Amino acid sequence: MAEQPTRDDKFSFGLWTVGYNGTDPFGGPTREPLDVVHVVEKLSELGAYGLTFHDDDLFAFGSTDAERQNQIDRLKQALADTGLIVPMVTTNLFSAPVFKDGGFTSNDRAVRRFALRKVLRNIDLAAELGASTFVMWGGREGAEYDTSKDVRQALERYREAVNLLGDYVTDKGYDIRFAIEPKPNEPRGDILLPTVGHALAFIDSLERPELVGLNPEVGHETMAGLNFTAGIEQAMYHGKLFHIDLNGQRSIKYDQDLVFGHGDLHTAFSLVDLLEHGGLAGGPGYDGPRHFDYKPSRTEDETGVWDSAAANMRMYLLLKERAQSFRADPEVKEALEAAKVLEIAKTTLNEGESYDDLLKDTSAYEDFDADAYLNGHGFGFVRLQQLAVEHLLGARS
Ligand SMILES: [Mn+2]
Repeated sequence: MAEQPTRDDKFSFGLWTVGYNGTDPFGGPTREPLDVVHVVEKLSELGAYGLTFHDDDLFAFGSTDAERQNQIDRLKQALADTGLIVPMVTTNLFSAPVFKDGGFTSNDRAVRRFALRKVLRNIDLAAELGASTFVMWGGREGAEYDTSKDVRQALERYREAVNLLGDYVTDKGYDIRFAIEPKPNEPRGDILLPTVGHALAFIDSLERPELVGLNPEVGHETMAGLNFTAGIEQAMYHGKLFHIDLNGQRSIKYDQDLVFGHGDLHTAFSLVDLLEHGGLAGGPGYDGPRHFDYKPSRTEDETGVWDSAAANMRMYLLLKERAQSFRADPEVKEALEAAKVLEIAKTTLNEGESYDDLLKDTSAYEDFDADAYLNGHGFGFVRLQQLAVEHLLGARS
């Protein structure tokens, strides 16, 4: 039985997640809106430590300054009353009709300038609330048609925007880093920076790359047919896992935003194992927020909303407990060794060995019998995976 979630688990939720009212492209709301104070109280009660939000989640687009301030004050009071924190803030550059062709990369220059102003204002709010991560999901930054967007110029505008934001937080002395959230499509036919890999290359091109990392989402990489755990491991390799969006997705289809673990459970298991323990053969884990970006299915009532929020955290803790059992099993340790999983951490050349030395090593080539080597000797990867699944199923403890 996994423990109840505590603040030390660093579980956080978007206001838009539990606040999702059930609207989809084919039907209207199935639930009443939830007030932010109620959300903070419920999340606190369930064991979460953080609330995140887009500006427009907290105060509707087009709010007056007074309406905006009133909502900020109400949130601050709720945080003070509960001890919940705001680890991350993000800006909505996708819902309002003006962003129909994007924010930072709209073909329309006035929209791009408006988008930057909206983000700068929200960065001030993020700093005021003590958020250390500012997520950028560019859902509308893209196109449906190749004839409608010059992708190279659009990337240059994206770069211009992120460079400006980096200058802003630096000049203001804000302790904020940016995290780009890739997604391949939906709502746009094709979205810019569609995967972890695309975003990593883009970040390298920035003027302040150290300020910018990633906020990968389980469902988004899965929609692109990619292995999420492998993508996270590469993000960690480059020191770019600044934040993470956990949810569930069953294969390549529309963005499902299911409860974490209700999609690909094998990947959820390997992901939690990676975040908690680091690489199989070395490398640190992840100590940032475990942020859930999911949607309670529109079939559920408010009780179902809170049940699903609790399910995300419980799923994570159950998988964490299963991953601990996997790592501690002597048979797993032996199988990892037999499969040479740990040997990948050994450098391919000896210390100080040059390519000249390698060229002179006849055992590496001239005398190496590639036909005989490993012939009749398997790695045992299937046995190892079966052990992992047996731990995942609770068949081994
Ligand atoms: Mn997300």
